[in-house]
Amino acid sequence: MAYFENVGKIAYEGSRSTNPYAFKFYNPQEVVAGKTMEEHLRFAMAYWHTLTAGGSDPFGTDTAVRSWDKYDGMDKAKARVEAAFEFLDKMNLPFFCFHDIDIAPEGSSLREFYSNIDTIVDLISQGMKTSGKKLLWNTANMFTNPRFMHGAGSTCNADVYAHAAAQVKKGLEVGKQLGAENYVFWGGREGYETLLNTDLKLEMDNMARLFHMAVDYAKEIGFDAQFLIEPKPKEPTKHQYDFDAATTISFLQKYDLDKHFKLNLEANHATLAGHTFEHELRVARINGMLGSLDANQGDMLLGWDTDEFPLNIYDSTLTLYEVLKNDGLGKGGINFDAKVRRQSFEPEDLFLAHIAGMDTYAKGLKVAAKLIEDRVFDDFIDKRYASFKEGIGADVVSGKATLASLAEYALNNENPRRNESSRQELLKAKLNQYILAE
Ligand code: XLS
Ligand code: NI
Ligand code: NI
Repeated sequence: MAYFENVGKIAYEGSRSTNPYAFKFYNPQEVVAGKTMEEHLRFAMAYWHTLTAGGSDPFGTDTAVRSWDKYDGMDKAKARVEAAFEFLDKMNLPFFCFHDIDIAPEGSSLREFYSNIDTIVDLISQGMKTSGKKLLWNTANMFTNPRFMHGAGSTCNADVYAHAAAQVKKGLEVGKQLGAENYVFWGGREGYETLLNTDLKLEMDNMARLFHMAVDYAKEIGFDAQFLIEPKPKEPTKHQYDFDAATTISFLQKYDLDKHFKLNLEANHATLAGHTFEHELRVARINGMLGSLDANQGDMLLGWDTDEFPLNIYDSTLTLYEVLKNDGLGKGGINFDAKVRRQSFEPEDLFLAHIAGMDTYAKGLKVAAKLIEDRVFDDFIDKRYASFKEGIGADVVSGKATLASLAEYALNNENPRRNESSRQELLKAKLNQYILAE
């Protein structure tokens, strides 16, 4: 059965195409900086936004019209699997991502949940075999069910902690069965509201214990995915423990987990943390922790995770700049953790939104590659820090300098180098020039 009968396969037609159901910039086989666009971008569909969510918000119920909604329970879950593979095929998306509760109903017990998952995962596995589509990552949803009101790995309730562990265990088994490239933890309720009732140290120690158990179990069952943590500063809790890239990296280092984890960075979460996305990517990259991306964008006028499809070419250019400088994302990819607006309720909007997002990133990739090829920023930065390549600056970098030797130098330095302009406006204008020209 066709779940998206009004839309056919989306093909590349070039920037002059007037067909809304065509890629204007995403040309999967086009080679950019030595690899095809498909190899660079590794796009993924988020199962939850595309197939499970219906457009509800705190003020209104679902608006989306979806052809699988005529079913209930496990029948609906099965229909969604079929719809998923139809969508991936028509959209030419090589990967997908899901939470356990996106694919299968929880039922009335953990045992029933496990069995529902098994049934659906068998279907997904068949779909993957026939289509060649791959699982970029899976994860356990440990934030929607009311039992997780106080957290999962950071809960005050040991029985809830055990339930969370049971979901993670199953998630790892599912990941192994489906050959997932990564396994994600997003700490939806790992945080707190007030210190007046919170044992901060125990909560963070317990979270780290859960991560270690996951690493150990993955090893035990021979699941060799890359583990990822997805930082977010707030929402739903006021103080989320994995605030941003820097906070999460230091958490991982403190608990001796940094060898096992990288980061899954999300654009909208960067905005909420008061950072640009490229800042988060740069921090991860220079620490060898850049794993994968949740591609979306926030609204600068709204203070929550609006999860819009990414449409900003400046942002996608600077994002891909970091990805190229990182020599790619390895096992990671670009997951559209993005949803259509609830007013865009027709199934066709899912296609139009993904086309928009994929084109935005494809264009960003081309501009970023050119900026790197022409060394537009590299040459400027090299020159800006040239004083650390020789003399006293080189002594600082090599570790030879001491406070005493630097003071001695400063005291006798009759002609200190003058500061030079940062030329920010020029550099931003060059970025504009490349975006407009490429
Ligand atoms: C929520 C997160 C979530 C994760 C996966 O804000 O972005 O969707 O990506 O649990
Ligand atoms: Ni996300
Ligand atoms: Ni998010």
